[in-house]
Amino acid sequence: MAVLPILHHPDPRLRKKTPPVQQFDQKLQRLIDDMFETMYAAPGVGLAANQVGVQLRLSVMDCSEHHDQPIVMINPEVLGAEERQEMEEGCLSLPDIRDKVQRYNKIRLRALDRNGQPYELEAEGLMAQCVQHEIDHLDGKLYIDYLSSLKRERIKKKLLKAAAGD
Ligand code: GNR
Ligand code: NI
Repeated sequence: MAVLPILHHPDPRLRKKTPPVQQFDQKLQRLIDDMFETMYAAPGVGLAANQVGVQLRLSVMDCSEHHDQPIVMINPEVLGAEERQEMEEGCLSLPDIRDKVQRYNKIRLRALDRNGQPYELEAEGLMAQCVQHEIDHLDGKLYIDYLSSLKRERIKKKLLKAAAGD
């Protein structure tokens, strides 16, 4: 297993819509294990494949307190959403930045697990928020897209300055 480098905004690879996973092979299993290790090490509650430079419609998540509820979300589709509300959000690709965005408090989802088996999931609260955040990543979107262009510009400048200092 390995901790993979996480791409930061404004990397153009975060802006591509990812293509569906079609091969459930050994290479995919290895990638999923590395993504969990990277997410737990960060630490974060979710990680999309394009955040580690892999263009595939795949995210991992674990919103549990004790890091014992790993979820693999492959080729996810939203079946329904309820209770739009403002929630505070962060992202591993936008280090040291947090802001409030509108999300649904409840979400129903269909996805494939790491073996390609379909499942359905009903999520609420942080986990529902995380599902929406991850699907946005897989569509090439970031939560800052919901903020004003002024805020977005300030954030981009801050991150470019931080990257230049690395
Ligand atoms: O670790 C994370 N925390 C978080 C908090 C509120 C809403 C979404 C998230 S996901 C984020 C990890 C990440 O960047 N996943 O793509
Ligand atoms: Ni994120």
